[in-house]
Amino acid sequence: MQVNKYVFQSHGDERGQLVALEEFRDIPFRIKRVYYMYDTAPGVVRGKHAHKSLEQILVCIHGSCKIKLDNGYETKIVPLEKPYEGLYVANNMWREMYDFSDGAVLMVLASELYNEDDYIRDYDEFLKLVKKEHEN
Ligand code: T46
Repeated sequence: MQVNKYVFQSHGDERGQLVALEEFRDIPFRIKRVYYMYDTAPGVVRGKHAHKSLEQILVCIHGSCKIKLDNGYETKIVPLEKPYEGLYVANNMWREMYDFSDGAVLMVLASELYNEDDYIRDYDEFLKLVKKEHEN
């Protein structure tokens, strides 16, 4: 499985660092939604679902966390530890976010508005869907 990790340009000077993210330039889709999670309780695992069509870029803008990606055939664990790194997560990809450091903030740029119908929350249903798409 190929992992698409982006390294964004960070504009640094004596004042510090600044990262700017523009749709279709730094981010490969139109950004329709931004959300972020913080105050994550120790030991917690978030996600545990896939999306039918949503594409996203995950950026841990403070602290660190790990992302487990599962395409139904292979899994990869990707650490996010830098505020200038973004992980692309395609549709039809099971994801879990865990190992959040104290004070971690995980920001997500999303290609679509929030839509509960786009979620696949049952792992067996996810496996069936990806196997079916693989056959076609
Ligand atoms: C994903 C991973 C990386 C909203 O009202 N609007 C939103 O845009 C989102 C994302 C969530 N919510 C509500 C729905 C739930 O009541 O916020 C609550 C927590 O959402 P959820 O349990 O889906 O959060 P995570 O961390 O498990 O998953 C989220 C995204 O939902 C998901 O699309 O890929 O982050």
